[in-house]
Amino acid sequence: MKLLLKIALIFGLILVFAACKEPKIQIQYPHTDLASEALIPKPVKTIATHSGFGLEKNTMIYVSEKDTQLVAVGHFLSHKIKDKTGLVIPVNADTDQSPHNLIYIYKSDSVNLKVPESYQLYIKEDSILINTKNASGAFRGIQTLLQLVPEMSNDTLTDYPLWVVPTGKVIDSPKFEYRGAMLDVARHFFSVEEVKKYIDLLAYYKFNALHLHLSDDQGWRLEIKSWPKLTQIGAKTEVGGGTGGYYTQGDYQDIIQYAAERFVTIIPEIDMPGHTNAASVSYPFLDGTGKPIKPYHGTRVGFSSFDTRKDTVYQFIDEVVKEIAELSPGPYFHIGGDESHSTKKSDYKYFVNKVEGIVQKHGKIMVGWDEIVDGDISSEAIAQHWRTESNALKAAENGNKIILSPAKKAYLDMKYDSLSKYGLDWAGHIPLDVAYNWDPETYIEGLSKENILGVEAPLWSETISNSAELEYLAFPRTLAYAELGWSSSENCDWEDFKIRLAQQAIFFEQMNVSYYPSPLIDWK
Ligand code: TNX
Repeated sequence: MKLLLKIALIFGLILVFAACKEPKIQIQYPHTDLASEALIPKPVKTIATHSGFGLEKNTMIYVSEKDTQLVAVGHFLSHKIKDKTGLVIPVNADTDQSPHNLIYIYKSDSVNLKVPESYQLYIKEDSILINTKNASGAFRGIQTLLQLVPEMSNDTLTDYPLWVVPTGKVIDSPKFEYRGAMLDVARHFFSVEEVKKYIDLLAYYKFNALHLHLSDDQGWRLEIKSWPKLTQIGAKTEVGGGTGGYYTQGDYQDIIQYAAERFVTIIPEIDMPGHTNAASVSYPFLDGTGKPIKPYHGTRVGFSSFDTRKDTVYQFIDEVVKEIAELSPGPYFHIGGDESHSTKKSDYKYFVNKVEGIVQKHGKIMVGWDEIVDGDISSEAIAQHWRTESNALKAAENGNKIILSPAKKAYLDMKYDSLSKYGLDWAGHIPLDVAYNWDPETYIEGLSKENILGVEAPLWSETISNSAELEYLAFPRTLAYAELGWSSSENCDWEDFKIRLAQQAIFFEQMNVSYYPSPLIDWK
């Protein structure tokens, strides 16, 4: 009640203030329907009141508290509105101009907002209110609002253009705490600008994690100051014989910062003990196979391994993890751990156990592909399911949370069909309906919602090397995973999703996204 009074008081004051200044023009808004807007992911609840809010030249954004993160969200909204409409909307402007059509971001302590990232969006004719507990909720809320701003203004209601936002309420919160995408920058390198573009698109659909696969047999992609040859030598290769590339630590921090502004956490992965040819080419003492080590440009897996019984190898890992952990504000460090076919089982176990200790020593929680359950992992580690269901069940039994990335459903590098220009097909084809029609909560029998941290869609890059190729595989399928990760199972409906998806084409075109025009969608 106290809260309602506070809000009523603030709005009352604004109304009085507005009324004193100049009479408000009565606008006859067209009939709208908030409940049938093309929002992805679909919110928990949407209630339409069928009128409009006019976003226009006098609109202003106000943020309730001097919380710098929340104010930054206000500015982010203002920038995106400018990109879409050309309108310049001030944030917390100190002006005696009467505030028209206010957008108000309010930090609320309502118990209904206790799930992190949840928000409430109230759209009325003269104001929009976004209620949230913290800046991450505000950020998710403004994505919904941005999706509701039409591409075209209505120029007939007043003598200046109005972008009519449908009125009503949106009550929303995520299903899973972790909603990720993965990009393999090791098989082919992607520039900082390409990674940023992907992050920006993911954030629009409420993803909150980008896992970067930073090392593999074909390349090492992050500068490590204590081991300079990793990039002097190991970064110079990629699949197909190209010149590779790497991120300086400054580049990596730039990516992290860009992601953080979008409430996206970067999860760094150094894949080991297998997938380590590029590291061993740079520092041959790391190799445990005893075979000749040469730069690798092919796409085979499973032929490399660290020497798991050498102290110097763990010293190396310690220094690498330390540098990356210091740069990465997120809670996780991904150690890979997949397809270590050239590592003896007993050595693998020993290795994973030692490396988890190193990861913990540097203040991070270990994440690994599902094979890590063969090691003696602690219950805080996270297992990322990709292929073996029994590994996921074993992880759950051990108390580990699981990230679901089943290759048959969630691998963005699988072809859509036999005609796909890029991609692989070892896990099958994944047309858009297959990508969408599974329920993470029931996908693995015996794995319950409590065991699941969330969903991640990995994009391996053996067959792609630039943004256009990345986007062909990632769009529109990432939107399916966005919805499976955020929306309640009851709200996931293929026929309904198809209609909402068709309407994303305008956004894709505006953002210059080279999406795959799936024949299953009746594109607008
Ligand atoms: C399997 S998924 C791999 C990657 C490949 C991918 C290609 C996983 C943990 N390992 O090394 O790039 O298949 O789809």
